[in-house]
Amino acid sequence: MPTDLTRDLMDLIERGRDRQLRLAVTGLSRAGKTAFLTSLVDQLRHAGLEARLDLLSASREGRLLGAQRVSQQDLAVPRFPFDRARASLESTPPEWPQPTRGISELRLKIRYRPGRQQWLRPDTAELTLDLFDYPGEWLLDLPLLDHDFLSWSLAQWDAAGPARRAMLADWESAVRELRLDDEADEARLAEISERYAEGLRAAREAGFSDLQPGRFLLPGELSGAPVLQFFPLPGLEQASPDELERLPETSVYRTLARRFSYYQQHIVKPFYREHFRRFDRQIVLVDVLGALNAGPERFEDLSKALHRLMQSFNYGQRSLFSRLFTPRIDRLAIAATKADHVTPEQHARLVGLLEALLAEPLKNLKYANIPVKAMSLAAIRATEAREVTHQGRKSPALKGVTLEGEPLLAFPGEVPSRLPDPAFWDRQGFDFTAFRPQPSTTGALPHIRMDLALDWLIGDKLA
Ligand SMILES: Nc1nc2c(ncn2[C@@H]2O[C@H](COP(=O)(O)OP(=O)(O)OP(=O)(O)O)[C@@H](O)[C@H]2O)c(=O)[nH]1
Ligand SMILES: [Mg+2]
Repeated sequence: MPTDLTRDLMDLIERGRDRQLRLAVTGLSRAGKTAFLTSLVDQLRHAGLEARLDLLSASREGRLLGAQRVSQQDLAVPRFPFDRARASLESTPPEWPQPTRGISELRLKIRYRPGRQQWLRPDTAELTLDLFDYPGEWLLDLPLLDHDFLSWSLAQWDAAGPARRAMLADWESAVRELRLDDEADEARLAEISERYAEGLRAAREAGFSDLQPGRFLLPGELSGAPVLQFFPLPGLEQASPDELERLPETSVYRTLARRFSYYQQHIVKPFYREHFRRFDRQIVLVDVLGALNAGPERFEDLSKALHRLMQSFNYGQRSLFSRLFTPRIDRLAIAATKADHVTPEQHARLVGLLEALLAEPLKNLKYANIPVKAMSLAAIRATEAREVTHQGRKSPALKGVTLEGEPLLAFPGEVPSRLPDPAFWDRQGFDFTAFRPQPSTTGALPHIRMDLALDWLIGDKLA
């Protein structure tokens, strides 16, 4: 379509001039994406005034003039509800922004004074930053693009450990009664799919991450549609793909395989193509502490889910040519979120643990020569670091207010700096309390290392 073409061309020209950057804020469900985006916008809007952004060089050098929200490019995508998120944080008592139910977009124009004055270079310059927010569940589906129905079914059965299997027991007993070559019964498939969706929801509640299909967890407008009525089939280990393809068109196997493929082509691919293909930079947010709270099987599951998720992105150094025609992510950050749940001296361990959790993808990125930075941050800091004296000894502590409104001063525990071994889980449980956001003041939202993240992700464009 001509309008799309014009838009794409404008995009390319802006990219070519380094004046536009598309940043992917990614992370699984509840990782802290909405909080990160709300804080990012808030910090940049207050830049040069109340925001504390010393680790962002353009701000430290007094060259960052501020940022404004401007009309986004794609008018069909809802605008990121920044004002609503900010209003929840400002309510009494303060509340966290709602979980995200759909995709939204935001465009910021950042004004700055270039650091190196050059001939013909203006005194002030602008960088357009495009940001997206979406439900974490939808991202769980990207790895599903690598599969056909057969390999997906096998992978799903492989992935399920005992605790997850237990949650899907109801579904499993029903699906084991199906025969591959039975004539498909619509109502029966719908009912078994619902049991599958229920099992997935229970697994998510229990802290598991590697759950597909993501739209089963958050169907949106697809609720009840046949495209969401499929599930992996058991007992396919010895099956021959050719024989399966020869089953009647209306058989259980072929019907489910068709729906799986429809789901890939019409739900996952468009989402990926429209929103995730053309990013320049990426931050992967990980709720490491939440996974520690949830126990060993969930922790393992998180590591697998993140590994798969990162395989779906296109990483590579950008030459001018590749940058114009196939934009790739040329720099990324990985961040352990909600670092304000532990005392500051634990932050280095949190980063160590994050690196261990993402060891495989990090190896691949290193091999591809893509700069990656690991960090811990709190997009919206809800606690204050304190020191308490107990029996003459000083020790670190956190002060905050629990979600129920109880003031709390406590040492929340030690973070292991490596992947915990089984003995560790037996020896020590984790119990990091969730805190309420702090009552708001007029300035920017309190944070930990949002400026470091900004410096790494966009700092070079503000040089
Ligand atoms: N203490 C603290 N809690 C945080 C922080 N960021 C997020 N949280 C907590 O984590 C929850 C989830 O954060 P969101 O930003 O909504 O996560 P999300 O990734 O957008 O989640 P979905 O929209 O469900 O995919 C929040 O409701 C807070 O309870 C932070 O910086 N500090
Ligand atoms: Mg969200």
